[in-house]
Amino acid sequence: MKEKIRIIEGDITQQPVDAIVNAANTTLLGGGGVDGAIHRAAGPQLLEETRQIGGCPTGEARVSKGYRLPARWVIHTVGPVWSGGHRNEEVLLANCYRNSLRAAVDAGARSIAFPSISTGAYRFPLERATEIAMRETKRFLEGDDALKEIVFVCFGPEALTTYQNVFQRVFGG
Ligand code: AR6
Repeated sequence: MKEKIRIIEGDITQQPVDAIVNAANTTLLGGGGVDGAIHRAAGPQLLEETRQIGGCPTGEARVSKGYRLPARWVIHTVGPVWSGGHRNEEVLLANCYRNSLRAAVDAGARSIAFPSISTGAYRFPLERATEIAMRETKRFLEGDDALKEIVFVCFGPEALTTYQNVFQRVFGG
């Protein structure tokens, strides 16, 4: 199963996968960080569609087309804002990964790329977030064989090292 996982450093908007995941906010109307990059790369039709969708609660996921992106679909999920760990942040972040994987498979995707949800503007500690990402992905793959490739796109060398270390721990590298 671990052969399905790839960890790379790069820009998620450039990934040639069926679906990329967006770390959005509850409005789905765009923002900074990876959300801004995805909207810029996809073009204005993406915002038209997410406006129609009409928002997304924290921990859930919504699917749109990818427009000018190489990816056919964008899975918009809303991570929790970190506020010390006492507001159910870990459960909500796990929900993001599980619901995004489910939504991608239901749309028909066989490959998916994730950014590090909640670890930028929302300040979720990187290592804890990475553990949740890996654990939920492993659990999902144990129960569903549809996905053939899961790419974790790290934005910078610190994230890359963290992802590689946590991968060894969770998947037994
Ligand atoms: N490709 C891959 N990863 C990226 C890219 C990129 N092009 N750009 C940034 N990252 P953030 P959040 C990484 O802040 O914490 C937005 O304004 C970045 O280094 O994008 O979930 C939304 O609208 C970090 O590791 O998302 C929300 O309001 C990770 O992506 C809010 O930010 C996530 O950082 C969501 O905050």
